[in-house]
Amino acid sequence: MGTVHDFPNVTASPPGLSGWSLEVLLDQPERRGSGAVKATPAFLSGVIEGFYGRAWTHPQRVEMLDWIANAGMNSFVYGPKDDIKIRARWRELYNAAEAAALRELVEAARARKLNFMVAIAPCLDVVYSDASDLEALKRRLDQLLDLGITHFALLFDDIPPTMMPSDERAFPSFAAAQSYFANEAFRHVRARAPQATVLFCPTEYCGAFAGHDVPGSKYLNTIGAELDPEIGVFWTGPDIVSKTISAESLREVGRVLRRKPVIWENFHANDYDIRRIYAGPLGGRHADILPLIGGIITNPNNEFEANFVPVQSTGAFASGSHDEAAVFAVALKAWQPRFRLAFTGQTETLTEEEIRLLCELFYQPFRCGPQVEGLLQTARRLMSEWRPDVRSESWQQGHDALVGLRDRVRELFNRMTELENRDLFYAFHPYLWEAREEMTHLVTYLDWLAGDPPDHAEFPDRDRIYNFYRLGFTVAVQELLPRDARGRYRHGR
Ligand code: GDL
Repeated sequence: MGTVHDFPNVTASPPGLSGWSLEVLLDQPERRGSGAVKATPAFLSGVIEGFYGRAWTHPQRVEMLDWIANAGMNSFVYGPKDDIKIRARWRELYNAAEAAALRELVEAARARKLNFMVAIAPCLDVVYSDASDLEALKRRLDQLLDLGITHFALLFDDIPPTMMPSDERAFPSFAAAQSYFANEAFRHVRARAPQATVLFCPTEYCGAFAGHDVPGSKYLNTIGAELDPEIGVFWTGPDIVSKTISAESLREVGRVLRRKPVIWENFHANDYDIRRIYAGPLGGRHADILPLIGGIITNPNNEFEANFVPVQSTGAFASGSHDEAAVFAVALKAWQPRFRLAFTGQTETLTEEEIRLLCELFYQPFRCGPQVEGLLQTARRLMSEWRPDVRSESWQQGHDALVGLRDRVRELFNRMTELENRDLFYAFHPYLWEAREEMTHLVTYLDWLAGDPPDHAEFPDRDRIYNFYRLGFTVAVQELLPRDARGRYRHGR
């Protein structure tokens, strides 16, 4: 096997980097989308179907294109981890039926003036220095080009940073090997389609994976230096799911990557936790980051129907509006027609207040919606003492407010079961079921406290069957490591 010198692009310094100062360009909002920074194409905004688990259906993808267009965004990236030809069998061409479905999506995207991008993730078993693997990648790209696809994402996420022995001999580093491979792919597609673009997802795609030291990351510095400057680079922020993404952190990663990163937004992704779903607006990001990024592409909930507000609000953010409450209110109204009840001859939908409650219960990864957070705060206050003064006006008001929330959650649950759009119902059903059970449990406890039980009384009484007590293997394992409220293990203490 040859050395690195067999691969022309591995050590070549990126063309076009001299003559402009990243610092200057990164700080000028008006340059966004102007093409001033050659390293990033026009500002990208949209959705990536990029999660683990069951992929969306073809009709859902077509509908997503409408949502993206209506939200004022410009791109859809087809990249479900569930499509085995994206990852495990990346060398295999799509069969006739798969190719026909992709062609339909290409046309549907074109009709809506959207970029349609397809992902390939050769990362699990590629041998970067093996010419036949590069040929396999080019065959895949050729097939997609033949289908009219000119935008590609090469993903190297979620893999160990190790190489085959032959690659170790051929390349100075993992990052150099990946850059070589991606540059070759880029050159290939550009030769066939001058408008072709490539986005690259690095293996270190967030601050945490760079050991929270982005400037010190050899991997990211090499990607910055070796990857063709016209290839966009995905970045999820300081973490995989980032609570906030600061302008400063983006300036830093922009300097290292020598281009503005494209945010792969995992804020609404829920594939990592089967108990959660996020129907609230994008939060924790300020519009001051827009001039520092090449785009924002959100990878939302597995449950397609839950993504309406997330997609709308990501679109609003991408176009500069970050008033979370205002964006939320507009998105709720736009979503309401999907909540039509199934009763014959009716046009009634759930009310805006009901849909707001649904979103507030399942809001964002780091908090519930404002109303629900307020009620949780009330509940904490009611529970702060073992023997509260249950006759005080303030305790009774709080108790009433929580009874009110329980009733609204129950009513919401019942009304959701009558939705005409069954997928919308299924999207929330397990989560809403759990919320209703837990709320019922809490209020039963508060009712018990309000009755001023004798000191020796116990709650709950033994004869009740509690559905909300979780059982099974996972719970048994969790019980082996009991945690306190701050998540610290208390084994043996
Ligand atoms: C990841 C995966 C993504 C997954 C997400 C949330 C990236 C770049 N890759 O690590 O497929 O959906 O986290 O679990 O985010």
